[in-house]
Amino acid sequence: MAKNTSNLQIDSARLWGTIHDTAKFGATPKGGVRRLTLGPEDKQVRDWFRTACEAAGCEVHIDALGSMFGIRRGRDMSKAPIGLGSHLDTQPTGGKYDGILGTLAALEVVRTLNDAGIETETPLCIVNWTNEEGSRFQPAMMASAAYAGDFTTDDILSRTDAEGVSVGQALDSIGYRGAEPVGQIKLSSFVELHIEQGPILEAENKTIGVVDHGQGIIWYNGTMTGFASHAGSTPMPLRRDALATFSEVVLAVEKLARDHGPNAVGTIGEVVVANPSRNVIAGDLTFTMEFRSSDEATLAKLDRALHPVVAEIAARRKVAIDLDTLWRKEPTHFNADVIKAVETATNMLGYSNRRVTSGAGHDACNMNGVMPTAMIFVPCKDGVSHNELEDATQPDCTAGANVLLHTVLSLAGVAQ
Ligand code: HGY
Ligand code: MN
Ligand code: MN
Repeated sequence: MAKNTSNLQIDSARLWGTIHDTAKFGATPKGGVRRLTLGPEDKQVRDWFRTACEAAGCEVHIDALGSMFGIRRGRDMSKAPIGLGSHLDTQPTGGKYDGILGTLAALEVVRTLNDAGIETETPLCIVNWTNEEGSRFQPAMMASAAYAGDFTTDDILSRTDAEGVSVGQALDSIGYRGAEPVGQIKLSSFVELHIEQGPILEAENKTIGVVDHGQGIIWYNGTMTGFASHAGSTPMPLRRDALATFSEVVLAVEKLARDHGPNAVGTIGEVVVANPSRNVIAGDLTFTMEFRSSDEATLAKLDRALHPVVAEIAARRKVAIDLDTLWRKEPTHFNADVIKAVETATNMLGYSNRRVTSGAGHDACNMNGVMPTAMIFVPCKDGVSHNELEDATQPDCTAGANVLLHTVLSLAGVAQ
């Protein structure tokens, strides 16, 4: 007799427990998590995750960029598994839920199916993607981008962090440079649960976001070359001040985003002054910059408008400014069938919901390029993320994991 799974629910206390237990790996005094990719804290949580996957009966595979794939057997092993998961790395001042909820909820789905003695028709594969955050190594969503064919493995292995450590060296330092080629584990579709990292669901008192689109992103690396000189004896008209020039560019980026809004954001997140000194006019500096929009045309307009604005500032201030486009990801339009599966599961479970566009980038955005993919959002407190204050509730995390469970069951089918 066909197993009736409609009343199946995940174990809320167990999921909540794993979220808070694993938050100790990289816990910060302010209640956040600092788990930079491929560092010692990432190794701790990876070791924990591998042990937990194996204890749940999954066969764990690790690819050449350290992404972790826990395969749960299905009745028909000739079918490519349904993928579910996210990432366990965090920002330097990250929170307990960004990426972590989706990865641990995927494990909870497997644990729940084990407890219920349910075998799916199609196998499942829970995934922890290496370096989703893009903070230590660029770009963001790095390993899933390589899986999707946007970068070669060798290119990514050679990328270095601010200390000059390569991805390859970092993988070796924590023992996670896997033997399997990137892309070897074939998946048939992918579903990712994530906190919204924005204010909409909470403001509208909705439990679930059915994510149908994701913003496009352009990342730039910038360098400025002015002329270092004495802060006291250099007259103002003779200065080629890189920091003052940088400040004009910061405000120009903000103005471009506002002028192209409301569907546009622009951010300068990092600046490093070479040989800083309080009584030296800054000569050289490097900085990062990004634009995002869910509209292809707006993203293209932002990029086109940027260069002449920067060139005018550079010429007027006699400071050379070089902008290198590091990474460009066009806006994501998720797969209609998987979106429908998420929406159907959500309505079957009776959760309030609405369609949303993701402001943040996610591994699912890369996976959508190579297989049917969609996402599930749950609210986070005040929409705050990439901040140690990041917070979510147990009921919302439970609801998201239940939607993930039933979405995956609808895609994988239940063995008779
Ligand atoms: O940048 C992003 O949107 C993601 O958090 N890495
Ligand atoms: Mn994330
Ligand atoms: Mn993030």
